[in-house]
Amino acid sequence: MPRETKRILMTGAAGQIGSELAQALRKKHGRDNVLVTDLVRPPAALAEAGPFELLDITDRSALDGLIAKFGVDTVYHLAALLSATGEKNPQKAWDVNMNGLYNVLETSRARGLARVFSPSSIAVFGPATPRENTPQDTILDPRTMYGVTKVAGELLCDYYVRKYGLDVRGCRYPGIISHMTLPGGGTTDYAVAIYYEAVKRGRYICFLREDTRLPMMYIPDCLKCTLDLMEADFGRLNHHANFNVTAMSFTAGEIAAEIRKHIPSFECRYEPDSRQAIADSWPASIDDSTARAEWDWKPDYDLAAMTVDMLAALKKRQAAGTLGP
Ligand code: NAD
Ligand code: AKB
Repeated sequence: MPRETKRILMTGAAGQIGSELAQALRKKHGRDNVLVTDLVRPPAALAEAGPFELLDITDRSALDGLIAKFGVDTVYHLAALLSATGEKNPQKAWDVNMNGLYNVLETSRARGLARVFSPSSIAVFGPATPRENTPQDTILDPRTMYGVTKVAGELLCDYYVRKYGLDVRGCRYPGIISHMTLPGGGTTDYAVAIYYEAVKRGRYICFLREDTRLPMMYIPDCLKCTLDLMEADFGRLNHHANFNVTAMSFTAGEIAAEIRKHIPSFECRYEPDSRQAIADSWPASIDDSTARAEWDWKPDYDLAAMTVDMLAALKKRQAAGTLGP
């Protein structure tokens, strides 16, 4: 049994998920027990609310130094380049996503860490994968460099579990929707931007077709999913770093219609760009029954509940003057 988690290092803490997961981990484990790192400095509210270090994840000796200095026993590895950014620079996506993960796993193995979290994505799937209710164990044929790194990453994590007994866990997040930190260059980013633009301007030009259906999840469920998986009984897990998880699926037209229930004058136009081909290669809905069976995963938010919460949070930020122009 691994000893109780006390000292955590997080990579990619300035990002959409990392910035909120860092706060949740500090709340749970104590602010001084969570060292947050990123290539860039997060806003002061995060960087100054506990230990923070700049870290390029492709620099293994810098990572090793921080793990040793801070007495880390658990890593949450969030640093990555996402699908749309990755297609602009596939070589860099490979470098950051693969060498970054390899550095995390290798350092964790060598230093005898207790546990590692490394998220995967619905981007592991591709055109030959069943699109509806995509099964847990199925064809993985991604068409993006991001997806290629996520498939290879899942396999690498499993290798470290089997070969070295390193406890590595991860799930295939769907598109994550949140109101604190903007997403960093993915195909599902439209489902965040649509809420911001609805509140700020009352209109939005969507870069996907109106009928594009994708699996999604609201950030509170993403945090719950991550924390619950990391606390699950290892003995119950037959999978490790590749759990399908989902909360809802909707089309771009359906999210716009849901927003219109609260902002009747909201207008949405659809002008698909190169991200449409990526979205078309991904599942429309996900079967997450394995996660439900192996560690009791269950989401709380559907599209209606998320929309109420997102609009209220963004209107509050707008009133406080923190939503931007
Ligand atoms: P993000 O793009 O918002 O944040 C990624 C962070 O990584 C950024 O703060 C960036 O500065 C940092 N980073 C980039 N290169 C780095 C480097 N060389 N060294 C250190 N840090 C570096 O991403 P996110 O949405 O928060 O995603 C976090 C993880 O979750 C990623 O592994 C991503 O693939 C996965 N994921 C996210 C989603 C989603 O919808 N947000 C969905 C599926 C999977
Ligand atoms: C992206 O669109 O690239 C991410 C993801 C689903 O992995 N949000």
